[in-house]
Amino acid sequence: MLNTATKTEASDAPQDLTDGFHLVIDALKLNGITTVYGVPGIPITDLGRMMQAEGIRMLSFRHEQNAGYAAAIAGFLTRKPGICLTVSAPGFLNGLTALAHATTNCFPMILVSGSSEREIVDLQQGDYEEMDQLAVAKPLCKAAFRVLHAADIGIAFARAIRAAVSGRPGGVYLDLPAKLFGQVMDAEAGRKSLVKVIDAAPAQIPAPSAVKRALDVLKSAKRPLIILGKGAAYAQADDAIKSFVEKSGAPFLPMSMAKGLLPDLHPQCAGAARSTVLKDADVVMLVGARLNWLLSHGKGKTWGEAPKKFIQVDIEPREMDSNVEIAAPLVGDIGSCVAALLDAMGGNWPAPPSDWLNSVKTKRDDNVAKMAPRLMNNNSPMDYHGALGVLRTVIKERPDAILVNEGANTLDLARGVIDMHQPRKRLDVGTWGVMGIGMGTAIAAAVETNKPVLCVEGDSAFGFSGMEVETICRYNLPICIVIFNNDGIYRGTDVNSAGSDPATTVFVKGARYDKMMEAFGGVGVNATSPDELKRAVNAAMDSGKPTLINAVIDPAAGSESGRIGNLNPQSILKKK
Ligand SMILES: Cc1ncc(C[n+]2csc(CCOP(=O)(O)OP(=O)(O)O)c2C)c(N)n1
Ligand SMILES: [Mg+2]
Repeated sequence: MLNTATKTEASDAPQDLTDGFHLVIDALKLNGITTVYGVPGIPITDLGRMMQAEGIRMLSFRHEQNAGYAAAIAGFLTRKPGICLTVSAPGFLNGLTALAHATTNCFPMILVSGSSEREIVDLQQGDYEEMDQLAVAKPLCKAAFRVLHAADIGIAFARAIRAAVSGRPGGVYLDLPAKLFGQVMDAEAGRKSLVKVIDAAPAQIPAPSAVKRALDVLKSAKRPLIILGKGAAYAQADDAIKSFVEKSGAPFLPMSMAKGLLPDLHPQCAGAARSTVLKDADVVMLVGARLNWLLSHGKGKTWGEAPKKFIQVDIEPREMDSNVEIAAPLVGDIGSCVAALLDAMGGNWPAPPSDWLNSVKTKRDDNVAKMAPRLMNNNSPMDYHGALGVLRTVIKERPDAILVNEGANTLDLARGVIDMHQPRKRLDVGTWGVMGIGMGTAIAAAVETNKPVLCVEGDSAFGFSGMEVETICRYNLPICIVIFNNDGIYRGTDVNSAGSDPATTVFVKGARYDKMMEAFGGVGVNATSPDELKRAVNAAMDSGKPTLINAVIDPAAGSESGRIGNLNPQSILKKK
């Protein structure tokens, strides 16, 4: 039902009118968008109020970047664009990092920002929060639009939604100047101006010849490997992907956010033998995974000497040959591609050679066995493995809980240790390795899925979005935050020998992050041993009460930059 604003007092004959505020709300509702993440202020404060009144859930954050990260991950989880709503210039800029993050990660998101008066902004006459936001946003997203007339709001949202979710998904910017909201128009004409987007992300069917080529290459493999990326998780084609991997018989490697697409404990999972399979495979099939830095660009030491052929399944044709030659490009949406592959494989697909399967299994079992005792230690203060051993069991016992994870050592070690059992349950820093996604991601995960959330945070990582613990308490969300508190970035032991300031990587020693949660009525716990941690996390996950556990980690336990220390630039000149 279309909203109608109050009638004009000036006209004699009462006329049903609507306005920009209501057309925005109606455009969202018509397209099934019922949740918005944002921060209020001029010119969108009333819009937020009206959204609430009209049944749209508007979650009000403490900083737009966190609302933006929430919108981005909502897009990943739901395949609908997540909406972030901000005020002009500074609010817009705060949301922009998340928009760029969404674009980089191929998450559908729309940043909707109010903006100041065009006439003044374009003459640069110094308006309130003056900025040419459209120009600033353009290089950071798939598409950017500005709406000047209320009658165009419907078409603008349709364009934004379609741009965000079709083809390779990504971020879209929608600029709504303040004057737009108060523009009135005839309600019936307004209703007719709205557009319901039909088939927003149409299937993109792969060419049969490309399917055949991909299968021919896969069949020729002596040592095949399938790599699943978060594009495969996004596709929500879980059953087909599982059937395909199982039918192929090949070892598979999940990228971070594809963990759980097939369970990490699946017999074909080569997660614990990563370096071996990357080096030794002769045919590598990428499904929704890109050959970017996370896979060492498909070349170099990580990939070993053995010549390799790549098969790549991706919706974006230009992804092919981005870093190395792709012998069999398969372009289409992942659901359609995998369905076509399964179809064309027939009933008697040959198993890969058993010497390959056995060597992967041996390596994997060895690595798992080596790790096992470290995960059972009960040291106090804790090391990463002792604490993560506990959390691994928590997730094993609650496979439908969502794990959010950021940090350096806290990220890299948790990714390796905590097995995932279901698709789209692990949400993390994504392609950029960005710190600050934590609280926004946890909030959207709880809101969009109604599942309990375990949020495993480095103490530095947490600091980027920590104020949102108030938001978590305010909305009473079932989120348990565990802070791996090692007093700093990577480690808490650095010393600045040249002056009285602390070293750049260390924080206040013995900080009690749990007290932050208590300040807002949540549960705070200080845990100094794996046993204490286990009790506290289990209690939080069972109660669903907002909880923050300060897990005291040995400040010397971490290593520089976690697992990616090699990316730090080096000089032949000696360090001071
Ligand atoms: C937005 C952003 N700023 C800075 C960084 C650089 N950075 C990478 S990891 C990290 C924090 C690591 O410390 P912590 O979260 O405490 O994890 P730990 O290694 O100590 O477990 C920082 C600041 C980044 N990745 N993203
Ligand atoms: Mg730390």
